[in-house]
Amino acid sequence: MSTKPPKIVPPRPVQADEIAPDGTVVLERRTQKTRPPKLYQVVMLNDDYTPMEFVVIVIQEYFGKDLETATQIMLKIHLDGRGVCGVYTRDVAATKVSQVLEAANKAGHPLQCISEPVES
Ligand code: TYC
Repeated sequence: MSTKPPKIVPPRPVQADEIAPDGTVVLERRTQKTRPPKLYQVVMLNDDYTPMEFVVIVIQEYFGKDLETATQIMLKIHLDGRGVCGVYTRDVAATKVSQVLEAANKAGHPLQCISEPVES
């Protein structure tokens, strides 16, 4: 049976400022290889028909808010026309939007929500 020869990975060149006065070399990766994921906010929109109580329940259920916080968010949406219910990675935000729209449809309410990138 033949064994594969070990793969030889050549070291990258060491820069002068990586050599300590005692001659030791500290190799650090300098360039960041991964970036934190882009974040998306789930924004709920006001309408004239969805009951306030339903919106509060949805915000508690799908966005993990307590009754008081959910009520504040609902009132903000009612007064300003829109409000942020939570901030997530793209796929999680899309799932939240689907869940809210399905719950609203099932209950026969026109509640709408969207996801949009967070401005950074
Ligand atoms: N404006 C609605 C009403 O007066 C309440 C409401 C709040 C609806 C927030 C949607 O996202 C919403 N019944």
